Amino acid sequence: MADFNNDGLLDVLEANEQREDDRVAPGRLLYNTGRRVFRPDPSFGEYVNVAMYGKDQGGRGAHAGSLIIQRGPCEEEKGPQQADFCRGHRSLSWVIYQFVSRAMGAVYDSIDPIDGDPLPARNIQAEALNGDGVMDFRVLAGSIKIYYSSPGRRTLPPNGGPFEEIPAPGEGLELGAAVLQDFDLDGRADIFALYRIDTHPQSYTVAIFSVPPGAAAPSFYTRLRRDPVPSLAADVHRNTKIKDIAAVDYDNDGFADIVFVLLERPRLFHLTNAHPQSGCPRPAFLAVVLEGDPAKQVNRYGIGSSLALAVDDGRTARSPVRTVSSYSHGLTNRGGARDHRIVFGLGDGDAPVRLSITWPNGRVVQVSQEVILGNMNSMQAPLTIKY
Ligand SMILES: [Ca+2]
Ligand SMILES: [Ca+2]
Ligand SMILES: [Ca+2]
Repeated sequence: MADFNNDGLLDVLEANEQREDDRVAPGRLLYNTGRRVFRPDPSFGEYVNVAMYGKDQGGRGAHAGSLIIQRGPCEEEKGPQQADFCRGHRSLSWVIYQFVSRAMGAVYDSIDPIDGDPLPARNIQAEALNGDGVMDFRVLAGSIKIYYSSPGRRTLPPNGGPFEEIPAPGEGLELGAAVLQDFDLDGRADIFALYRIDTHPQSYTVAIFSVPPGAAAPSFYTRLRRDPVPSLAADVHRNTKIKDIAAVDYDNDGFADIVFVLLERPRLFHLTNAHPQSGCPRPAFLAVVLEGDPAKQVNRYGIGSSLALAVDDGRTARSPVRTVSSYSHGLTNRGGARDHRIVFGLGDGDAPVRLSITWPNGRVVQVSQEVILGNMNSMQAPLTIKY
């Protein structure tokens, strides 16, 4: 869900898969008219494997405006109508839509699947990882792949360019799910990954990958920790598959918690505070919530906004960037709930200086240090910025 046509009202992306018969019923874009009526976009129809609303290219702190889709399977054998549709919407190809001059149009279409990456992406996530403030992407497709942005170039879909692939932390481990988040609140995004142990299908192991301080160029990620997950062994059905994972701070202590869903019997597991030992027991953080104003053509949750927090540790100044890509869903193909509170981890040495918010319509506002300092370290009372 996002405001695809920039009128302040949240619209809906219907993420259909191909039907088993010859009836072509692709996913639609449904515009919210504000009168409890949703109007489908006549020019849009896609089978969706994964979708994300974000920024596929652009400068530092750019707000979102692109609907990025990896198409779902499209089999021509299902009948003549499906065959006709599938020729223009090939399985696992990528397409990017933008709303330009009153209509949603494809600004990029890979036509065919990207060479060398024929696997369906299981999920996709965007964060500014390498310090240039331009969104980078984490894609889960067989393994964890990171695509670092190059300013001025299209980073997604992943058709080459610099990237980092994160290996399994040992032999005989099958990747189940992974999520990118700053789990230890030190200001750098970590990767939490769950692997199934091939020889013991009911056993799982967790690995956390982090960026060591001072790392200046890819490859950034090194394994910080590997732990068995003993609590799962008795509960998990043999040979089950992990379907999805989400990181949301359920107990409001600032540290993201992990929930994942299994294929056969959907189940939730709650691993409280699964963050690495940072040597910093009580890191500071700033949680921010945006409130748009539909009457001023800015959607209620500020989806599409970009936030940059200037911080200073006394020696160097940095400015980590986050985007609001969804309110609670919309990140992956199977759910993928996401915390609606945007959290900036500050470790134990970073002092916030200023917060810049770029709203979906491009308007930039600054929040002063005084206001920030009055709203620190609380998930229950986050810094709430109204448009
Ligand atoms: Ca809208
Ligand atoms: Ca971190
Ligand atoms: Ca927590």
